[in-house]
Amino acid sequence: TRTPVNVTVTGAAGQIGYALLFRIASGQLLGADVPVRLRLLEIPQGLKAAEGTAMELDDCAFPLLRGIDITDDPDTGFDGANVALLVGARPRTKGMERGDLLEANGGIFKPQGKAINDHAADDIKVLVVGNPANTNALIAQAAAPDVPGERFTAMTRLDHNRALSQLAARTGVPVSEIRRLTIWGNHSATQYPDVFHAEIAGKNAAEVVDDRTWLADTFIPTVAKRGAAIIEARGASSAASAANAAIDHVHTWVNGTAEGDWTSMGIPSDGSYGVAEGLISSFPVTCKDGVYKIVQGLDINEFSRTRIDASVKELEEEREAVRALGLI
Ligand code: NAX
Repeated sequence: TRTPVNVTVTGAAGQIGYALLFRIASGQLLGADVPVRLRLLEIPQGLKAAEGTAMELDDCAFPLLRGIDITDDPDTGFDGANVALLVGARPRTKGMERGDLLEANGGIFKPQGKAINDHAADDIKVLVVGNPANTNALIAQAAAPDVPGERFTAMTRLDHNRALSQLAARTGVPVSEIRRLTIWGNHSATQYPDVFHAEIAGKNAAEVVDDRTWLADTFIPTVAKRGAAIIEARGASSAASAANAAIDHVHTWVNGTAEGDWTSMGIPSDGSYGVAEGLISSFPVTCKDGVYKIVQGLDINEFSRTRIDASVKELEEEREAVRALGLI
């Protein structure tokens, strides 16, 4: 029998947490043969609701679930963690400037990064979901100098999945027939969903679509602004789809990408494709044996170049801002 994998989830009492925890406990994060132990990290006001969720998890009698700990102390929450899903964050409220937002999140992700540094298991893998996800990941990474930098990642898989679905709807081809799509840059309105290397049923996606106006004026903004459209329709932000993307991200990272396909992950740049080194930016990646690799050698056309550069510029500005605040 395998030793249980310790999975820490922050913001466990929130709406993404509620959609996420049951799927982790049922084996969908790591595999149907991998027992898990859950650590729920919340702020004091969230502890009671987290206990309620833990009661429901108990009531599912998941065969793979080997225990649940609930805490408001990051050192305890990340103790021995193999996988950390950093979901809890400070949302932007009315009248809040970007600097205030970054500072408030620095107050969360800096101590969490330090706790990961000091207490997590050697093989720790971190996914940041809480927004601004890329820059929050950068803050946590900077606070964890003893953890290999590449273990800190940010979620753009929801954007990736949204782009797959939009492309499927436009072309009438099932998502299972679409491969090699890429989200570049920041998980924000500047992100760039790239179909120029994607394949739809084996044919080049840009050629199948054959409509740059649709790409520029419909596809890209629909994907980039989907979060706002969900809030408008549902009266609450994306939760189940965000949880699903977090499951996909970690599952792919641990279990690998399919032969001939790739996925999108926010990862520390090594300078590939002109993205400034160290920025946590979304790239096309393949995964194997728990390690991801940037897909190299893609030809970036002018249409893509401008859009990738614009999103990377935004990431550089965010990095400058958190640097000025002393958060990295
Ligand atoms: P909720 O407000 O429902 O839940 C957040 C939870 O985090 C709350 O229970 C709160 O008590 C807890 N929390 C706050 N500070 C904490 C801390 N320091 N330690 C531990 N827990 C803490 O938000 P929810 O809808 O679950 O969204 C969570 C985050 O995901 C938000 O930042 C949101 O912007 C972000 N998202 C990111 C997406 C992505 O694609 N990267 C998409 C979905 C989502 O919008």
